[in-house]
Amino acid sequence: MSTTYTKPTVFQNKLFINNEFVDGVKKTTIPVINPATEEKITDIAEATERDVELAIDAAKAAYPKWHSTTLRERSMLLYKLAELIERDFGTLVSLESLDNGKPIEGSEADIREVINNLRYFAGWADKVTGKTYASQTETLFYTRREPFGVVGLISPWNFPLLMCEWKFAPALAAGNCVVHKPSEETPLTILWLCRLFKEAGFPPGVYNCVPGYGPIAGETLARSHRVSKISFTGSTVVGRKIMEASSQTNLKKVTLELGGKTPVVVCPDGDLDMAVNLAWNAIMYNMGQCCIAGSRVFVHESIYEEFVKRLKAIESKVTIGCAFTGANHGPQVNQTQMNKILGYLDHAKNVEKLECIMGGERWGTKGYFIKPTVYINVDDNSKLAQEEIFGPVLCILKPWKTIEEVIERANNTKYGLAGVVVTKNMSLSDKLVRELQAGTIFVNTYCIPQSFIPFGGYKESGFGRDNGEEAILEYTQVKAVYYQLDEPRL
Ligand code: TXE
Repeated sequence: MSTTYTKPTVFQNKLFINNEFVDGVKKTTIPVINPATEEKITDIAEATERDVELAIDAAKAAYPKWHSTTLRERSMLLYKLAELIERDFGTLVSLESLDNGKPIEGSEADIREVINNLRYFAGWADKVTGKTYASQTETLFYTRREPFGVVGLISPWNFPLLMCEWKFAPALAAGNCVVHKPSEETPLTILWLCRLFKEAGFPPGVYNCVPGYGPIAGETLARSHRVSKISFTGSTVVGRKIMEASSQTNLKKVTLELGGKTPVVVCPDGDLDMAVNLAWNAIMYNMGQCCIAGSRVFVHESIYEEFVKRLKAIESKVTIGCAFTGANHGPQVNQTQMNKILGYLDHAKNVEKLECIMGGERWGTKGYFIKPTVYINVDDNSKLAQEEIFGPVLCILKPWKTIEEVIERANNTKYGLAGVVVTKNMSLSDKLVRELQAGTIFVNTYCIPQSFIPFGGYKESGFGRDNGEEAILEYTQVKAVYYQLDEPRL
């Protein structure tokens, strides 16, 4: 930890509509809980149906002006926002760790990435282009990429500010106005950011934030006929509801980034220490609450025993506790998530009787902590190897013998968000890269997805992409133009 962080005591806790901080129409509130202590941090205003409608009104009214803002101005506003986030870096890091529970290093990495990603998309504002087409007649054919108007964003709690920013930055850069429903579990950093939107000089209504419960505020947004596009990151169950809402209303365009069950394939020639550390980080980072968490590890039979031995040795480096004590392993985000994970641990112990080499239980009695947990010799069809646990729970599956076998086994999942490969053999890695069914493949590395690389899923992990040029395309629609010119005459 480079800087000393203290628990913040000042919070922004109202809805943000039309550049004003307001209570919800019903004046109800949502408690925000510190997952490390189970104590209430504060209450925030709850957005219900009417508040979401008011936010949509504001976004609709702001759209004509925002759409005609010069591209340079749009870009400069996003750069300015990044500068203000940099100024408030310490506050945002502290808020994120307090609200979500993640270790300070994790929050620092998140907020740094928010700044980088925002600058990346600020640079895109004046680079959205169409195409012109060859023509032998006096007709000019070209396409324009136009914004949708009002877009709805629904984001989760695992990387609270980063997942918000991944969505609002390309949406705004492309010229849309935004109504954003962040997770009700972790609203504090995004509500702080609302102040910065205003301070940066964004016109009223361009960005609106309505934290509320999913089935109320989220559904209202997803069902609105006045929202033309929705981007969602969260569970596969809710992803299906978003699709349903779209199909039953105005067929709004949908981007879904859902769950995962990332396989980590360790080949016999790979650097073993690197493989072990990589496999550990891939599951334990953010306490396993990553959609790309490497929850299934496939190790070749020739190195299996040694791999398990070295992985077990990492356990001694884990310090569990509250972020503000410098711990490197924090709590799960809330009681529901903790109980969900404990349910899997119970199933592993009492039903499947899996071989547990570390953890397997809650840590302490206060706070939603789960010990890093590793099972070995797990069957591919085990419940724990098939379902998204979203916790610090690793399944090392039964050893593999042939490359064809491991490819088939790694693909034996309904998800397809990411895959990880450890080998020095280029022909082998190339084969695995081609054969693994996933939207991102990491070879000899595992890291936070980069701003300029498209990120999204195959199979039931969703569709559409965050990041990269692809994200800009997600927030624009194509208009084809047939333009008949007069005969050229002098
Ligand atoms: O997710 P939800 P939950 C997975 C992970 C986790 C599980 C459940 O496996 O254990 O999902 O987590 C909003 N209409 N991921 O229950 O409910 C909700 O308010 C519209 C993977 O917290 O999907 C929040 O803003 N919106 C994941 C957002 O959806 C609704 C990240 C996500 O919450 C809604 C989080 C509705 N009917 C969980 N119901 C990832 N892919 O990274 C809820 N929401």
